Amino acid sequence: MSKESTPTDPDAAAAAAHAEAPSRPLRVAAGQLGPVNRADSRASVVDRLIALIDEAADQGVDLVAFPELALTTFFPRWFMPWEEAEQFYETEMPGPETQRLFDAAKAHGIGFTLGYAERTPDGHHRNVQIMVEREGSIVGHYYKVHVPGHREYEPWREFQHLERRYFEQGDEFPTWRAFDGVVGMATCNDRRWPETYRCLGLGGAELVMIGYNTPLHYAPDPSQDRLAGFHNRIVMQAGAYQNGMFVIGVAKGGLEEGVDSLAESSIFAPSGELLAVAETNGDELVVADIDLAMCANYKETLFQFERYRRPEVYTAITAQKAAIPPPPLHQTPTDQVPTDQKHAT
Ligand code: ING
Repeated sequence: MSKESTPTDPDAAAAAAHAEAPSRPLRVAAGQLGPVNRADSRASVVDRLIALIDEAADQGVDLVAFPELALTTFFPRWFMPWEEAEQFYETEMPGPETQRLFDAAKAHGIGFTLGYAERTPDGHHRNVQIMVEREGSIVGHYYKVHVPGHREYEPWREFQHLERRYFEQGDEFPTWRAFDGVVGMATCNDRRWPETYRCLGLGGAELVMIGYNTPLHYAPDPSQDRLAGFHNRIVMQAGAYQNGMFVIGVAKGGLEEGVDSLAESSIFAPSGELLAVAETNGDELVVADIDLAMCANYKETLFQFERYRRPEVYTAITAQKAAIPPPPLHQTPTDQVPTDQKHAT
């Protein structure tokens, strides 16, 4: 086929039309943090966040993504009475210690996302991320949907992962118009689940910011420990590609209170390609130039949802929680399997 011919295939036509769409360039960064220890003051952490904002300003960055629970140590590693745990939650945002961060970002015209633990006046405790626009307004809140770990003290673990004790779960994947595009957020464990990206993709997301704290040791199955970086990369790479979106994954990494956590903050393109990755496991700004208009290359061709998705075939995704395999081969289905667990035929 000659290059001059007008494409007749609707995919190619859509792609050609979008190739002419105005570019929406953005210089983005992952503002990776090294460890935050228990004794570290909020002020000392805010100093570090502002240092990353200042570096971002020097590099002409528009948007910095900060990690999950960025203002404190990853406190769910300890079982504590509530009176002791309350010190790790923010009751205001911005509050007395964090106002300086908002001021610094606004002064430079830099937007950011920030994860922290929130306690509301009516007593809700949540693992939240906020998004702040370049002029300083809060665009929205995201509450972690897939809250991992356990609720009670488990003595067999080297360290606890008590997120299900300390955080209620969020119930939606909102998207917003900001940064000249459509944007969303996800938090740590959310990034392992394809539903996260697809729900955000169905909200039109072109850029998703994901903060994480990922211990390198996974107590329920240590055979996964050596794969922490690999798993981190494949989930975000696949999510970006399958939904035609940019993904920024940002770690709080390194050895924090005796627990080593994955760094490898990364920025992925809608092609699935890795654009930039952290070189250290400490405080580091990882920068990439992106163009939100590039999402259309994927959203309007291979992954043109309107044209190709089959939601009527995907009913199991929302109708079921656990897997329902077919009955064992040696059993007679009608005799052995309770009616309500029969495999759909
Ligand atoms: N961390 C983990 C993550 O998905 C987790 C969840 C807990 C994984 C325990 C493995 C072991 O990377 C967070 N913060 O969700």
